[in-house]
Amino acid sequence: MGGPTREDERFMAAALRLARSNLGLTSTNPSVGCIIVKDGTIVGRAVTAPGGRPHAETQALAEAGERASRATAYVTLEPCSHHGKTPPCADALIASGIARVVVAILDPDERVAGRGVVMLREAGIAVDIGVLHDDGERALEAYLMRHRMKRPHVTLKLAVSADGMIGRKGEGQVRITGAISRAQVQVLRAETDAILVGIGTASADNPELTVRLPGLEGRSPIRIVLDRRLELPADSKLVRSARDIPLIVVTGDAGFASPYVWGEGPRSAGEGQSGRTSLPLTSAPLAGSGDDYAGRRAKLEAADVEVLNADTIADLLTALASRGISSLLVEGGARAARDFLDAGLVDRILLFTGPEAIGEGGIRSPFERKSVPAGFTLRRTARYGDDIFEDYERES
Ligand code: AOF
Ligand code: ZN
Repeated sequence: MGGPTREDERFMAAALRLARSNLGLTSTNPSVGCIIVKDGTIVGRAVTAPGGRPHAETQALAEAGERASRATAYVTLEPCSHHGKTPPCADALIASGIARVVVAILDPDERVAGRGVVMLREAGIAVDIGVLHDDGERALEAYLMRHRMKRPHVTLKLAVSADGMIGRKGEGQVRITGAISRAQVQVLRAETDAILVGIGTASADNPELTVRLPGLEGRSPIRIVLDRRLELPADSKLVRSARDIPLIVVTGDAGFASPYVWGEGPRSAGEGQSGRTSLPLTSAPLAGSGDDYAGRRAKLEAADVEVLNADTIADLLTALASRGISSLLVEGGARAARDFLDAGLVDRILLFTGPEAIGEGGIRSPFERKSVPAGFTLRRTARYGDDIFEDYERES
């Protein structure tokens, strides 16, 4: 019998597309796609359910029923071999009478790690591994990053004007990109586990950081604000919605003298956290240095905001990974973007460049199309209306 065929690739591509539909909904589990094919016809298809269970295979097998016998299963991730909240998918596949299983990626979870494949083969099932391997790595990049590096996969999103600005000093949200780009950002938010902004952006823009695109409502990720001194106003949209959509505010009690802590690096004259002048960042008391801070902390916690301590970006990412967050979208402003870039903890950059200049009073972006940081390669480019979209990936 020959190895994988073009038809195998076609069905695996379909399973990968299916997996994408629940991205951002299944944490701490990856979103896995499974397609069951009998005599060239799809008889079962499923994706990991929101919340992570049931797994894809058991649902696809349930749909296929008797037709699973002697069929082929295409699964984007190696079927599990462990008894978690549900029995192993490998056992379910064996019991169904499946003849062959095609897998894109082996599961790095130490409870599985090849054992799923061994179980299937010992039961006499043919297993092909690595079909559309590279596409599988991409589809599961956040999950793989959390397992391999013990941190989430980090995407930095920037919307930059034609003259390299991300906003205007003293103003709230300034429209830089058009409707298509903004809709794309909503999709990105829906597909990610958590979104992060700095306190400058949170104060100046008063954003909600939710998903409002029709059809994607209810898919808002966890929101995170870098806010060392706990200055996020209690009446901000973020805090007011914290009972419905989780909000984490990141503070730090130590390490103020260190150049490696976030939010403390050199700042150009007249710039706030995201470039605004009006913020009392430098005059505010330091974290832990008085009642004021304790009072603000109590107020946030009373509003169901989680206050998390992390002195460095690396510490923050470790804490997020340990609670199962696999993907993080950094949405601004300039200071937060720089903190992540300086820490070397950006995996992907999505750059939206609008057609108009901001001119006088603009807040300069940490970089623009002509000056993307070294170490990133352009993977894809598109036009969204009058905007140019570029997708850069960190060179490994
Ligand atoms: C599969 N199919 O659709 C997914 C899998 O907490 P549990 O019991 O749900 O186990 C979580 C682990 O299951 C996760 O770390 C990964 O190894 C695997 N995910 N496996 O066979 C699926 N989502
Ligand atoms: Zn499973």
